[in-house]
Amino acid sequence: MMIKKLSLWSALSVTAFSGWAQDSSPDTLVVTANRFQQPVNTVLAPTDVVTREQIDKWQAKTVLDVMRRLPGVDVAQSGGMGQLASVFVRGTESRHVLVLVDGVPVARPGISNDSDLYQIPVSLVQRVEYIRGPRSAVYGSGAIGGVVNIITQSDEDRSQVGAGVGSKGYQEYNGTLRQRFGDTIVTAAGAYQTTNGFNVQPDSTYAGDRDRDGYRSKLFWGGVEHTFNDNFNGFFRGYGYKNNADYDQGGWGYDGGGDENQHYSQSWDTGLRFHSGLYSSQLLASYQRIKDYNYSSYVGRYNTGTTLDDMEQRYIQWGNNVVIGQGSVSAGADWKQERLTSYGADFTGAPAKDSYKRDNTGLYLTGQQQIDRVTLEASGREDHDDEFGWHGTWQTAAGWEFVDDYRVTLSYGTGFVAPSLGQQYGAERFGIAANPDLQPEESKQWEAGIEGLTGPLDWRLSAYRYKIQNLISYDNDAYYNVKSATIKGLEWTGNISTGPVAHSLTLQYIDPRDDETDKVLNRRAKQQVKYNLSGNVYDLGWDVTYQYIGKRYDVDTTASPYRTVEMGGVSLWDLAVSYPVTSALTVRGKIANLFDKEYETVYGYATAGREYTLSGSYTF
Ligand code: B12
Repeated sequence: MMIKKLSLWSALSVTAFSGWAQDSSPDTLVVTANRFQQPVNTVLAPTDVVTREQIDKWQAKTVLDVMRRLPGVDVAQSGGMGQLASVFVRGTESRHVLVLVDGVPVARPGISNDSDLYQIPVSLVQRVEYIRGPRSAVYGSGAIGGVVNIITQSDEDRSQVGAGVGSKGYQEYNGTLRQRFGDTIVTAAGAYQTTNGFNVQPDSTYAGDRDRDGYRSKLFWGGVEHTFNDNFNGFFRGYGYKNNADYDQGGWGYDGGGDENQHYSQSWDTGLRFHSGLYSSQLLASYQRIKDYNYSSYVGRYNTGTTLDDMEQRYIQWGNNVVIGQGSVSAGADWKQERLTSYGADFTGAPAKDSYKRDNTGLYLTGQQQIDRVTLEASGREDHDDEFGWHGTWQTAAGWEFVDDYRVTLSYGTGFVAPSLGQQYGAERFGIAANPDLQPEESKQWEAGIEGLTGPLDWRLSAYRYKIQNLISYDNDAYYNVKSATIKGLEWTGNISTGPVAHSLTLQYIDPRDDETDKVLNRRAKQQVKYNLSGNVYDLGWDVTYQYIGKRYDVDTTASPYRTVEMGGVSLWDLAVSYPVTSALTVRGKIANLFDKEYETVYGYATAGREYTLSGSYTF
């Protein structure tokens, strides 16, 4: 089950939404809404939690396979595993979702300002907290469509090794060693994943594209947690991954053109937490380094055609929280420094290099209070950017439990996304000039929801409307704030257990349009159905996923001039089973895309077809 409310609700003796005082199970606490733990049912925005257990049940091989199952999400991928993918939340742009790892924003080295969620190996993920709607009033830049917080720290006190094989030469190996020494817990983990892949652009007229496009990923994670006394605990962790993916150039391809991506990411985080009575505080410091190379597999990485985005990000966050009555007040500050050096060649072939540094400081205040059957929440934040100065965002929401177990909510929030460094200061390799007048992209969102517990069915209906202004697009030689969009959406989510079978259903409708042309934005399906059912037959666990992705539009960039194309709707089925051979050893099998449907999420790029995976894990 995805939404944790059901288990929370059944555990409560009072009503479904009287959550502040009663709930303390870690499974139903979320940290992403306001940076401090709170029961999930006190968050008024639609929130989902995906646990590691759920990821194992789905046998997800990628983070995208987790994301595509969640409400409000469209995934468009230029091929299979490891290939570039865009994640659209509620029809907003792919750069409008804030991706956090353990509460720290993921650095954005590219000019297009994407968070590169597809590069994060799924073995890193112990839990995903996902909030839809704006959250800039807590986190600042990036949180227009929603927030995805990937939590890498596990609470499970166990060690595990696992291995798997599958179609197209797929192999995976992973291991986690966890040891407790008194008040200290030490964890070390590693994972390796590889596939030979398939030809991602089978219709390309360029002969060099006829190969298979494989992928390889290596991941290391190490961490120490220590409890100093009843009030203080601290942690230090480091993780890094290196991914390699082959891709195709398309009809314009030439020998020596870029067809290989190498992505290095490392992060070092340390933090100290204090808790006494009603007051909590935490200080977090993080250093991230991303190196993203694109080069030609013919001539190798050490060649003038190679491009490199080399980014360092330093981040400090200090947060404080006081529990007041049936609610809390949080306030804090964060500071982020981005340093980017990007290398390549301009359109004449001459070497081009940019080096930029920018600092951002943010101050925020948030509060929630439950007064009888009414929950109120409000947040405000000011961010200071070196180039465009101060930028303020705020949001407010109210929820009213009008009868036991039924609640209506109404919310309004603003959000923003700061331009990427290359968009703001110029990018020689793309021939982009600096535009000192460039402003952040801004959004306003209204949302109304009704949710309830009707017998065993736990459901929610949300309707929302976005107005997004100052959208950044480029025209000839610079990026400008020229576009705006309006998005209307309706989503229904429901969870129910009927005897031995658990069902989870999402129905979503979105209408995302460019204000100027009134055209539906590309690569987002107006209609989607996401249905997951799971259960056990004796010890055999089974999980079936159905997904309908409605028709989408895209642009054929191989045609001259470009033309708009329609990609047909598709129904996809996945089937997964698991069997505990002993209490420590579990074997798993999966068939993805059971009926071998041919479809595209990016025009001209193939998807995988039917795939089999067999894996096992041993816990000790
Ligand atoms: C337009 C485009 C660009 C434009 C983006 C314009 C903008 N507004 O900023 C420019 C020229 C800047 C660009 C640059 C690059 N691109 Co480009 N680009 C495309 C193209 C033709 C269309 C993308 C699009 O419009 N999508 C439609 C909208 C609705 O979806 P979207 O999610 O909002 O699209 C955004 C992302 O695609 C992003 N983007 C574009 N390229 C890349 C590349 C990477 C690695 C990432 C993370 C994001 C990204 O910019 C788009 C607009 O914001 C695609 C090919 C295709 N048909 O998809 C290649 C494509 C995505 N690009 C590609 C590459 C390799 C690059 C570069 C790395 C090239 C280089 N060596 O410098 C750079 C780096 C970009 C970055 N990280 O910021 C590859 C990715 C291959 C892969 N599997 O990893 C593709 C698939 C082309 C190919 N060879 O097949 N690109």
